[in-house]
Amino acid sequence: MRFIHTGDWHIGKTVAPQRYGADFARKRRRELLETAESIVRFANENQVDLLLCAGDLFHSSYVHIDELKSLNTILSQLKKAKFVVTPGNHDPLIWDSNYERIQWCDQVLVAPAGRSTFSFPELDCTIHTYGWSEAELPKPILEDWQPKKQSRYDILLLHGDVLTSPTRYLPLSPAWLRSLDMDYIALGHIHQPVVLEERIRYCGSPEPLNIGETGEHGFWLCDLTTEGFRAGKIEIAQRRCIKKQMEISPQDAFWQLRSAIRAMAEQEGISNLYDIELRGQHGAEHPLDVEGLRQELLSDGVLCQLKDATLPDYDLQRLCAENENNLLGGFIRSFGDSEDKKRSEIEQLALKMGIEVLLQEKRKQQ
Ligand SMILES: [Mn+2]
Repeated sequence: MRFIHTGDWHIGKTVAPQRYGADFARKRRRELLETAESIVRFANENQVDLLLCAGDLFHSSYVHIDELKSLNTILSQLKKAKFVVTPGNHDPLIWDSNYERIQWCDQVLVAPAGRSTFSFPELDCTIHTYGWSEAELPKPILEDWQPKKQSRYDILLLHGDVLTSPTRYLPLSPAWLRSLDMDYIALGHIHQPVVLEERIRYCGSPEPLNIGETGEHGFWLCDLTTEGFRAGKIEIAQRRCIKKQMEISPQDAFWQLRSAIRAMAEQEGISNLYDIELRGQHGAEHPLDVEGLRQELLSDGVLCQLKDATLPDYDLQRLCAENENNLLGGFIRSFGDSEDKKRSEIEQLALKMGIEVLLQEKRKQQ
């Protein structure tokens, strides 16, 4: 049998409008549905028997009714596969949950609260699930559960956290997961794909949902046959989040920086979201207008966040000499003689902030 292991679609999630503008916020929200449609199309074109969603199908209970209807239409296009979803911490089965707000098409099977199973005799397959009915589950409440194998292919579909400790989102121990007599364990909650063991995996979200979620996003396409198990990663995301560092010098004008960042984004892909840290030095007399730069880039179609980790080009030796007998001199000396580049990011930032504060204090006293 062939199945797709996906999860964390977070339908209804958007980005704050102040970040890239209101139009993009709306567009991004629609993109999550477009990606859902791509997954359905993929399932139809690749003889997929089951489409498994390991929780957090919805971002919150505030999904527009129109989005629910759109998703329902998309899922109703599944020709062969059933869509089995188990509620997670973002979409627990509470009163008026999205799962109960509309009548879902026949392809959609929603796991009830607590432990349950779905059988697919034609596939000789059983899906075991635990459906969330509250937003937090801080206790490892499933560790006494040994789902009983009922068919040739048994799969556990579950939303919970193996990687963080402590966690309020259903702690799962690797030892418990390994002890289960399952042919595959399909986990959701972590937004990056993670292979814990060949047959125990997190799928990650099909789209990155915040700027920190770098790397590939997609789902696992899995085959369970008499010959064994095979899984392949399918990248489906329309955009990637990319972290970059840019070294700047006091000579760089706003215009140069703007061109350099735009050129980089055009080369790597203009649709991606960039998280750029500016390093190096800027002119001490003319601090960088980072927000202005970001707005200019946005109007050029470059979606980015800028973090200013630059240091004003203070003449440290001169500052040190002039302040030999006061706190400022002592503070600079405490960072040693090493050059800027040898200092860690934290040290550089500490030095920058310290000098700025101490210079301000000094100016006040004068
Ligand atoms: Mn999630």
